[in-house]
Amino acid sequence: MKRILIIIPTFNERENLESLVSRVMMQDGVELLIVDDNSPDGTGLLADALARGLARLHVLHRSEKAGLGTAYRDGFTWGLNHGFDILVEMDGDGSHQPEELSRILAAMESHDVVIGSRWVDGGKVTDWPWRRMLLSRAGSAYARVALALPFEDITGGFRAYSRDAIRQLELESVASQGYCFQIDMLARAHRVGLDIAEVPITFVERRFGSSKMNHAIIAEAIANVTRWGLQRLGSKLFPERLRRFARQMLMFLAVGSLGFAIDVGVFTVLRVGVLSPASVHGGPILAKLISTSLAILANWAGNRLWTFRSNRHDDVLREGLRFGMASVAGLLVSVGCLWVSHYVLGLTSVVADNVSSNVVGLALGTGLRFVLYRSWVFGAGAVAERELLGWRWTRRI
Ligand SMILES: Nc1nc2c(ncn2[C@@H]2O[C@H](COP(=O)(O)OP(=O)(O)OP(=O)(O)O)[C@@H](O)[C@H]2O)c(=O)[nH]1
Ligand SMILES: [Mg+2]
Repeated sequence: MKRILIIIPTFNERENLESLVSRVMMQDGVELLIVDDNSPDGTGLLADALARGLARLHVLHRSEKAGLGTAYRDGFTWGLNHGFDILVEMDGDGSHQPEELSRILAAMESHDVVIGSRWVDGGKVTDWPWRRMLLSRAGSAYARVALALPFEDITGGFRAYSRDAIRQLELESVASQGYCFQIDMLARAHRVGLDIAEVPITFVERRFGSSKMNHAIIAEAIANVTRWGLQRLGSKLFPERLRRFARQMLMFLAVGSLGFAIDVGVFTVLRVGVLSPASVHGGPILAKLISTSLAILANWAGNRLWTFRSNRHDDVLREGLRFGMASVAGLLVSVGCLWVSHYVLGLTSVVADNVSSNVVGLALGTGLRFVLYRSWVFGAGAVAERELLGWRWTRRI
C-alpha cells in the first residue's frame, strides 16, 4: 500500500482551513501536511488544534513567510524523510477540490507526475474575472513556448509526484519562490524524462481570504522563464562542444598575448639594461633569444596548465618537443606568407610586408598552432596514443 501525503502551504488561510482539512480527511488513505509560515491570522494555531484530534494531520511551522516555493520544498523534504511514496501539492484556499484527488491518484498508478489541469478538455475554472484568466493562460502559454513544455497547465499547483520523481528534481537547487516554482518543477521533470500526465480539474476561485499573488511573484516568473528560455536557446544554438572550443580558443589567445608581452617586455628590459650593445657585443641578439625562449616557455606552461589542462600529456618531454615543433610550424607559416607576398606576388612595400607577415601570416600561423595544440600536442592524438600504450586510466584516475 502506497503512502500518500497531501502538502498544503498556508499563509493566512484560517477561514478556509477547517473545511478543507475535513474534506481531505474524508479521502481514504491519505495523510495531510500543513506548512504554515507563522500566519498572523492564527492559521498555524488552528492547524495544531485540528491535528490534536487527527492522527493523519501533521503541521510544519516555519518562522516567517518565505514563499510558496520554499514551503513546498520543505514539505517535500518532510514527506521524503517520513517515507511517503506519493507527494501531492494542493492550495489551501479551496481552489483545488480534495474530491478530485482520487482521479489524480488513479493516474499516478501509471505516471511519475500528474498535473491537475485547468486547460485540458474537461478542465475548467469557475468565477474568474477575465483578467485573471488571461494572466494564467498567458503565463502558461509563455512558459510552454519559451521552455518547449508540451503541457497545457504549467502554472497550476494541484499535482502529484512520485517519491522517485521528486528525488530526480534536485530540490535543493530550486530557488523559485512564487508560482514560478511550479514551472520550474515541471521543466525539470520534463528535462529528466519523467512520464507526466494531465488530468482535468475544476478550479474554484477562493471564497475566503485574499490571494497572495502579487507583482513581485509575477515579475519573478517572467524573469525566470525568460532566463531559462534564453539558456535553453543558447545551449541549442551553441552546444557544449562549440562552447568548449570557443573557451579554449579564448584561453589560447590570452596565453599567447601574455607570451607576446613577455617577449617584448623582457627584450626591452635586457636591451636597455645589461645586454645593451654598448656593454655586450651582440647583446640585442642575446636579449631576443632569451626573451623569445621565455615567451615560448610561458606559452607552453600556460597552455599545459590552463587552456588544455584536461588533455595534457603525462610524457612532459615529448609534449614539450611537440609544442616546440608546432610553434615552429606556426612561425614558418608567417614567414611563408611573407615570402609568397614579397617574392612570388611582388608586393614589396613595407605595408605589404607587414600585412602579409603580421596580419595574414600571424592569423594563419596562430590558427595552425591552435589546431596542432588541440589535436596533436595536447588533444585527441595524445589521448589516443596513451590509450594505445595501455595508459588508458592514468589520467582519469
Ligand atoms: N506557507 C506559505 N504558503 C503560502 C505562501 N504564499 C502563498 N501561500 C499559500 O499558497 C497557496 C496558494 O496561494 P494563493 O494566494 O491562493 O495564490 P495563487 O493560488 O497562486 O493565486 P490565486 O490564483 O490568486 O489564488 C495558498 O494556500 C496560500 O496560503 C507563503 O509564502 N508561505
Ligand atoms: Mg489560489
